[in-house]
Amino acid sequence: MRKRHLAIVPALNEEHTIASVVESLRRDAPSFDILVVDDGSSDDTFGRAESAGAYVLRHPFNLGIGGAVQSGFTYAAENGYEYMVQVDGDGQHDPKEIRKLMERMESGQGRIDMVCGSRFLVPNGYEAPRARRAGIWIFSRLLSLIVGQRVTDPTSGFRLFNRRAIELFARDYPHDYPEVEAVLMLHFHRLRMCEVPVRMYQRGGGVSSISTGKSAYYMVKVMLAIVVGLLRARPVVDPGDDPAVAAAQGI
Ligand SMILES: Nc1nc2c(ncn2[C@@H]2O[C@H](COP(=O)(O)OP(=O)(O)O)[C@@H](O)[C@H]2O)c(=O)[nH]1
Ligand SMILES: [Mg+2]
Repeated sequence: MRKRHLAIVPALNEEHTIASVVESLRRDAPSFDILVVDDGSSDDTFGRAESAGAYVLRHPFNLGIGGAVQSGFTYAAENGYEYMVQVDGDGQHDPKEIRKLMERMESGQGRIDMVCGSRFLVPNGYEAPRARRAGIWIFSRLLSLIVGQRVTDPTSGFRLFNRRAIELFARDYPHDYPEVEAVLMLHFHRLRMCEVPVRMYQRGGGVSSISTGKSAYYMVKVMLAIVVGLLRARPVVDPGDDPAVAAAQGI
């Protein structure tokens, strides 16, 4: 029988780590179905993910991380999943910690639509490359200012989404380097996020999409996306029974 929770693992050329990521998800997050989105890999990511026991959705060519994750949202929306968690295919995230994200989502302290695993909420010895750290610092200041709450790890890809967030991002999800923009989108659609501290590891093999050389491009692209995001018309959301949403829209 299909479960109510889905773990999606975007993966591009992760043949060295994908099987162990799928195995640890099966072991440590047993209430989750597992969907690996093979984003046009040229290695054996597909075969290894499938033999480890995941469903695998295979893009015929590379769409980029945003496209890969959006395929996950679409699958989760169409198949009626209640929660979707996103986990890197390189072993950086520990499936044991999904429980922490779930506990926060279900803690009853107000509605939360996205829980984000943060490396920086409590010091944990994680050292991102220098250029990446500078980018994270700038984006976390800027985003915190715009969304009016502290965001410490805006590029984290370890995130849990509820049904509202799944439906929003199945319709529209940023491309290229999507995490920072996704926080902004969530804010403008009046959905709510929070962070919980997690450990993150260095990737287990393969190469990161964000090499030091690409960091400058990343910075410029995401800065532009933030500016464009600020200029875009605000969506009008049905406030339902949420007085805070109604007030924010002046209804
Ligand atoms: N680089 C890259 N990663 C992708 C793509 N599509 C899916 N992914 C996967 O997205 C996840 C996050 O990417 P990663 O390079 O680890 O980014 P980082 O953790 O932010 O350094 C990994 O599991 C990748 O395999 C893509 O087009 N490019
Ligand atoms: Mg990674």
